[in-house]
Amino acid sequence: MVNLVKLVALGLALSGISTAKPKPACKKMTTRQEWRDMKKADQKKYIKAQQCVMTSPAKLPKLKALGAKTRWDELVMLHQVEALQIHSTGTFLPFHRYFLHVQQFLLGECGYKGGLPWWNEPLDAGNFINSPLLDPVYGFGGDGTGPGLCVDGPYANLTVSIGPGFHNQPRCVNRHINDFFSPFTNQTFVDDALNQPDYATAWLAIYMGPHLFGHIALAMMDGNSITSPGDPLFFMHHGFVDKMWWDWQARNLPARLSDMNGPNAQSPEIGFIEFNGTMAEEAVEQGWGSPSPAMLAITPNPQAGDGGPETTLNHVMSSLGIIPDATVRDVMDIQGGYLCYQYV
Ligand SMILES: *[C@@H]1O[C@H](CO)[C@@H](O)[C@H](O)[C@H]1NC(C)=O
Ligand SMILES: *[C@@H]1O[C@H](CO)[C@@H](O)[C@H](O)[C@H]1NC(C)=O
Ligand SMILES: *[C@@H]1O[C@H](CO)[C@@H](O)[C@H](O)[C@H]1NC(C)=O
Ligand SMILES: [Cu+2]
Repeated sequence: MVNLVKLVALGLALSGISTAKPKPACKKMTTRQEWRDMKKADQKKYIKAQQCVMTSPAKLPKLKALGAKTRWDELVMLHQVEALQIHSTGTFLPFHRYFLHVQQFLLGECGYKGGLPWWNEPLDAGNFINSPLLDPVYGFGGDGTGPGLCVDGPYANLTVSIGPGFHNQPRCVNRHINDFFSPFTNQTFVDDALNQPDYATAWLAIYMGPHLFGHIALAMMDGNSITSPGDPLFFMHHGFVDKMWWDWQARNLPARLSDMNGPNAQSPEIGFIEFNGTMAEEAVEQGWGSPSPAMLAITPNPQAGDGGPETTLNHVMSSLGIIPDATVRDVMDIQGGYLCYQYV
């Protein structure tokens, strides 16, 4: 007689649906689905919530004083103010995991209760231009057009006031798709990252591999490293980045729930490792300018919790008051209680 229970379990396993129960600390698990696996109605809900954050007035006086007009601007400004401690550093992956959590909180203010979607970029590598994610109705709008490379679709006509770089100039949501670089987000490069033996090499392979090339291929918000989260598509790309880290961690739990290292701030001599030159040279070459004294005044100490230049589990991550601070330890496990989600 056929064992139905086993058959069902096998079916679920083959279809990739997890039957794992959340850990006790993780009570309300959300599911992060790939964009094209979502129901159209759920895609609409997510888009509507992002539009809502993008048009809700800013709340935090110190961020308003620096030019944030909307809640979305506050999110982008967080990434701007901390740019030199969250890129080219060991904190890159934990901070961006926390950053997605901050976005989830802001979407929640706009009534969104679902999981954050993500983009399986290898499915579109070499052909981003035809990705269903760029649909003008059930997606994020397509390649930018006109002098400002403004997007069509649900984010057309919306204004972001933070960036580019350390300047704050109101702009449309803009991007420029480049399928010469998008192949470098394919499965070969994802596998190369996932095959790394430890965090020290894994974060670099993710950062300099599919993460970097996805950014180059999308050139979101003037292709600017410091304020690219102005484009809602950023969060789909970074869902993919976060999933790569989790997939790598999941290959050797629990060892990789505590594997953490790397610098916690850029060295002025090296700057962004993906560019050539010192931090000061890059600021000029890329047209970023530099943080104003007012920005520096609210920039957290990148060594908070670490007590030195190396990223540890005690490292404190700040959202400048949007949500409470968290430590790297808090975000190591996506089902550890502070976070509670799964990727499917
Ligand atoms: C953006 O503005 C144009 C011109 O006013 C209008 O035709 C279009 O429907 C608007 N798009 C959205 C998504 O609001
Ligand atoms: C990924 O892209 C590289 C460079 O274009 C290519 O050599 C490789 O075969 C591609 N891998 C897959 C799985 O398509
Ligand atoms: C990096 O900068 C140096 C000095 O300006 C220059 O000689 C070199 O060609 C640059 N390398 C790249 C890859 O751009
Ligand atoms: Cu970033």
